[in-house]
Amino acid sequence: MSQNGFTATSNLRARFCAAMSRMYRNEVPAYGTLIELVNGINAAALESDPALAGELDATDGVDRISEERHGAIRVGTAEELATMRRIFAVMGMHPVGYYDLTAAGIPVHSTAFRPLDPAALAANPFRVFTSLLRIDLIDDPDLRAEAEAILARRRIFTDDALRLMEQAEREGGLGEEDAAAFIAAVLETFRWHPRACVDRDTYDRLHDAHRLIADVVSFRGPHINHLTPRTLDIDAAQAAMPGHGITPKAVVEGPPKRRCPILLRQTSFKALEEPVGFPDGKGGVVKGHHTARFGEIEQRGAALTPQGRARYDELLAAARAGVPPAADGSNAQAYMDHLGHTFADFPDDHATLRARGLAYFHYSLTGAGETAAAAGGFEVEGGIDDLIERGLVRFDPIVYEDFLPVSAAGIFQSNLGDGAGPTIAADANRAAFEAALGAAPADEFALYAEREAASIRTCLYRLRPAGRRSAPAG
Ligand code: OOG
Ligand code: NI
Repeated sequence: MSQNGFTATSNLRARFCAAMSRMYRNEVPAYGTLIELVNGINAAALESDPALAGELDATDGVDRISEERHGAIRVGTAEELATMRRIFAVMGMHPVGYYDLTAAGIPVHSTAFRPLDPAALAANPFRVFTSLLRIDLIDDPDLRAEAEAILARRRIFTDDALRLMEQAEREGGLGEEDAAAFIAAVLETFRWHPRACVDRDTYDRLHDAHRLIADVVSFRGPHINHLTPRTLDIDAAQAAMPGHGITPKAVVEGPPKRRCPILLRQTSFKALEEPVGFPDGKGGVVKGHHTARFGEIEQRGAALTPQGRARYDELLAAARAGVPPAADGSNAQAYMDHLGHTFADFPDDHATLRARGLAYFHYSLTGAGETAAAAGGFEVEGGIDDLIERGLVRFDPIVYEDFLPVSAAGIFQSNLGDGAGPTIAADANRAAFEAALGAAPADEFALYAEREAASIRTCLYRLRPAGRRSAPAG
């Protein structure tokens, strides 16, 4: 578990994820119900489809799935975002991707903090979708200045969290005792605060500008707003939710149900209306409500190449233009049917997805390949396609580890309460996001392409004549 006396970053991440899950389960009991439901559905899915277990094992490991979670937070300032990046780095989580949500009327832009390499992902893939409020999109200059002043006053990290973060950066890691203290200290940042730090009137004005602005500005910290388990059968989970007292949103976001799942499908239940207290300025409290925290489940499929993704974006846009999903869910079935028809064109078997360069695959030796390698290997001439044809190499889809902007917008919207917020006219501003973050997020496509290429190099290397295997793979 440790390197040079330091706790491994994956171990820190797994423990942090588990601690967060325990905290959220106490705060939002419906999350616990969802976990139990998903665990049952995953066990049934693996039992009824032994090939699925084999496929998951070949790529990201079937064991990781029961512990797999993603969460989301929204921060208010560049400094908060940059510090969040340094805190997550201590746990081996790094920013990947840039998501512009303004296109969907949400005044934020975002990245996902997650582990990058396959070993870290297999150990624990915990990710946090992290949004930065676009405060520049508050039209009223007085309200904008007020929001900025409120945010400038708050401290979302404890002194211990900051001190241990700096120690980890300086020394290269944290020993066991400090690791435990770090996890406990960082958890405080994600905790729910039922006491707002602004008065009722300020909250109302922020809320009128946009619900999300009130959510980010009015509290002491960026409470975790959901924690999402991964299911192997989202349609079964969606159908089972009402029986467990949970009402899901009407439409599953993302691609339709398919034989070979691609990208990411998600569904959520509505945010709870929770009691909060506003300071009245005289030492008392004014009672009110705030809706922020919800539940979500996800099913992950194959990561698509840029060509595959372009095709996905095109078909999704066509489906949404053909039958625009109504906010109240009234045409959910018509939309889901139309989505299915629209995607009928998108190849739904791994061989075609691979042949057309639409998805990324992980290559490994088959049993026959292992036997050939053990028998001394041979001069490989035909490349990877030839080895597949000869039954020596197999390919399995690489699981998509990231998020989808249109889906994320749907999740945000379904949880901001009823009624669309004011429309927002703004462009993406990646440069401003990177300046705030203090780094450029990694390119998700480059990460998948590198994993695929590395798996091909390993296959070719392992099948070489045994005498020539001491040279580095390449
Ligand atoms: C984040 C919503 C996006 C997802 O899974 O796409 C998201 C938020 O509501 O803060 O979590
Ligand atoms: Ni989510």
